[in-house]
Amino acid sequence: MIGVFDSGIGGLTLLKEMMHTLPHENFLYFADTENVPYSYKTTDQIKEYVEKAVVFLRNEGCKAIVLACNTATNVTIEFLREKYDFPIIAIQPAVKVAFDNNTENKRILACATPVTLKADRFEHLINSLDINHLVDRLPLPGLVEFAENEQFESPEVLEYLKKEFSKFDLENYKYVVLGCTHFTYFEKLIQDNFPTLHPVDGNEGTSRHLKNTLAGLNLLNLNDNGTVRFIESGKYVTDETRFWRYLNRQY
Ligand code: DGN
Repeated sequence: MIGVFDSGIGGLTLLKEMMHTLPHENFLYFADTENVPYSYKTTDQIKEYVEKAVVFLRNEGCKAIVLACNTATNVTIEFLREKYDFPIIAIQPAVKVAFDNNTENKRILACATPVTLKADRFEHLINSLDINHLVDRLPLPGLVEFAENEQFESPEVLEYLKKEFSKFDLENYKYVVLGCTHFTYFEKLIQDNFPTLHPVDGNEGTSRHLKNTLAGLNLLNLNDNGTVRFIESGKYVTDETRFWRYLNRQY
């Protein structure tokens, strides 16, 4: 079984991709519903929440754990990998995908939570690709809340995006990096309303990385039919139908 963690329902966008890449694996998805959104929490609080969830998933028998949350990854990945020796897979904003496809040499708009955009890890990523001069950062913490409230196409969310994007001259951009797993739900809304922008996320790359890691460790499951279970923090009964509704969403 593979454990998947997110502060809420954002990681389901990555889970969907992983179910496609690894159809025989069983997944256990943990949503920290009690504490979402993480944008307004301290680093110490995020560390505490994520470690608790990771230990829980491991105790449930997960052979590997995927942090399907960029914010959680940035705050905890080094500390977790130092402390625990099971495989912990981390997502990261798809700036490399944007850069590799950026044949027209346009600017890249990196959208994520404020924690992710300010993180050393993000800085390192940009520096390692030597594209600091091409990347602009746009924090969109509001999108996490719109997603959690199931507002994917409301006039309010469109207004929010229009206001935030108006800070940039969109003519100069082609790729918009969705560096938060909650943001993938808004891919279609962005494409429909800002047709010159191409949204990219880290879900495909992370799924591939998970598959390669499991294969390298001889941990790939090739025989089961593949199942999914959901668990929410702070709730006696998880509302599974809500999770399936999000998982089956088209975006
Ligand atoms: N899905 C999380 C991420 O990828 O950053 C959102 C974190 C949050 O709760 N703000």
